[in-house]
Amino acid sequence: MITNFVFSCLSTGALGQEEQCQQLGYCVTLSTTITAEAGHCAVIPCSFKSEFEPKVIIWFKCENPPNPCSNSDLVFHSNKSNTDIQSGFKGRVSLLEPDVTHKNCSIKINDLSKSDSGYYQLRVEGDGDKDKFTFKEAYTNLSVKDLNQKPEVKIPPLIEGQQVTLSCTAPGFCSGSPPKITWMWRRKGEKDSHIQGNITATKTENLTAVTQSHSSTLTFEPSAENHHNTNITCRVSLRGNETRKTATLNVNYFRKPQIFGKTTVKEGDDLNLACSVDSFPPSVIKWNKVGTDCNLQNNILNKSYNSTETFLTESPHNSSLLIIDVTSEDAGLYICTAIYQNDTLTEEVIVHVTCE
Ligand SMILES: *[C@@H]1O[C@H](CO)[C@@H](O)[C@H](O)[C@H]1NC(C)=O
Ligand SMILES: *[C@@H]1O[C@H](CO)[C@@H](O)[C@H](O)[C@H]1NC(C)=O
Ligand SMILES: *[C@@H]1O[C@H](CO)[C@@H](O)[C@H](O)[C@H]1NC(C)=O
Ligand SMILES: *[C@@H]1O[C@H](CO)[C@@H](O)[C@H](O)[C@H]1NC(C)=O
Ligand SMILES: *[C@@H]1O[C@H](CO)[C@@H](O)[C@H](O)[C@H]1NC(C)=O
Ligand SMILES: *[C@@H]1O[C@H](CO)[C@@H](O)[C@H](O)[C@H]1NC(C)=O
Ligand SMILES: *[C@@H]1O[C@H](CO)[C@@H](O)[C@H](O)[C@H]1NC(C)=O
Ligand SMILES: *[C@@H]1O[C@H](CO)[C@@H](O)[C@H](O)[C@H]1NC(C)=O
Ligand SMILES: *[C@@H]1O[C@H](CO)[C@@H](O)[C@H](O)[C@H]1NC(C)=O
Ligand SMILES: *[C@@H]1O[C@H](CO)[C@@H](O)[C@H](O)[C@H]1NC(C)=O
Ligand SMILES: CC(=O)N[C@H]1CO[C@H](CO)[C@@H](O)[C@@H]1O
Repeated sequence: MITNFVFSCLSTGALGQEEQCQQLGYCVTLSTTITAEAGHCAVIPCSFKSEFEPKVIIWFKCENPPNPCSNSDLVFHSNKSNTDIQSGFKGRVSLLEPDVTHKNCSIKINDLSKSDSGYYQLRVEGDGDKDKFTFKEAYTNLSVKDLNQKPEVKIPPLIEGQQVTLSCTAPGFCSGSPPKITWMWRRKGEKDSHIQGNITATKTENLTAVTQSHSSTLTFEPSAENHHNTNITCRVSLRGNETRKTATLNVNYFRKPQIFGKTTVKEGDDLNLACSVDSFPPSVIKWNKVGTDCNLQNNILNKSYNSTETFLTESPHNSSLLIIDVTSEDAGLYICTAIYQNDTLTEEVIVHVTCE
């Protein structure tokens, strides 16, 4: 018979829950294999049947199943006044169902370390002298691996000058000691430092009886100069183990175009202008010419410009305007327009053509 226990403890993979009857009236249902990561917690789902009314639930951890463990292997005793529990397990193991008469022997082990790997064996005791039973043939093989899961970093779109809140959620939501969450920030060629902003302390949220979510937020005002193209790292420390996630910050910003180049050219020479726009993401750059020196009609001329639109990932990006063999008609007002999302900004320049 397969019994389905559903535990949402993310770090725990429970497999092979089968009822095993070692002797008539004495059966246990538990997972044969559980895997978890260091620093998290593990739940061993468990229930049993016994002929006597249970008063005490005891868990051992030892090396050679199905041989019975000894008293020195005690990792949990439901009678709090028992003092024989191995010191490394004191305070870390608890029953999910505190009323032992429910025959629910599920335990949760907090703050796992790799040395917690091993075979876990159940024993129950009642009031009578003979009311003792060790389920030695069924045991759980707990395997604790290195901390591997990464925290989750959420970054909403960053817009220059608009306050924003990033969040980092620690992996593995099984409750236990809350992890320490820190934010580190790195600019090009600099060492890790703290970003200027407000960091909340670790926030803990109960998801279910055994699962918790730990997260931290960072609120700051992004600027292109300070934050664009820099890396931010969220570091989560769980009982000496550490896991981290790095993300690159891309700040959306848009600067007025700038025009470079000689604006006074001799007839017959080339006119070569560059319009440079600094923005992220890159904007579309256009050149227009309005009117002429001799004929101020405000009409847009369409002489064969050699205008290249460039979309370079590195800002600022340029669009150059090249007119070969200029004539006096090429004199006038040139406008560079940068289109960035819904926004446009322009810069203009007056070109003079001098005669020989
Ligand atoms: C718990 O332990 C104390 C002290 O050893 C003992 O007096 C008490 O009877 C125990 N309770 C049960 C339910 O076994
Ligand atoms: C044991 O108790 C836990 C916590 O109350 C519960 O989630 C689980 O379903 C119980 N198991 C059984 C077999 O009743
Ligand atoms: C217990 O689990 C470990 C790690 O997964 C494995 O190497 C070992 O063989 C298992 N032991 C048994 C008896 O299945
Ligand atoms: C940011 O992280 C990326 C990818 O991990 C890396 O390639 C880049 O060099 C880092 N930049 C800085 C400024 O550390
Ligand atoms: C941090 O929060 C305080 C109080 O809400 C506020 O006065 C301060 O400007 C904030 N600092 C930053 C960098 O956002
Ligand atoms: C979360 O659960 C713990 C233990 O079950 C309890 O002490 C705490 O008050 C709960 N916190 C919230 C916010 O419900
Ligand atoms: C200039 O515009 C006119 C009318 O729109 C068009 O017929 C002509 O081909 C254009 N000339 C060039 C060089 O693009
Ligand atoms: C436009 O400029 C590009 C790059 O400078 C050049 O390869 C191309 O021949 C030019 N086209 C004309 C019509 O001048
Ligand atoms: C854009 O043009 C300016 C002025 O000519 C120049 O200083 C800059 O290096 C150019 N940038 C790119 C990406 O070509
Ligand atoms: C552009 O403007 C439209 C209408 O005002 C708006 O719905 C849309 O969200 C804007 N897009 C951006 C990228 O700002
Ligand atoms: C990856 C890592 O830091 N692992 C460490 C987790 O903590 C245990 C002790 O609790 C160390 O032995 C591991 O090296």
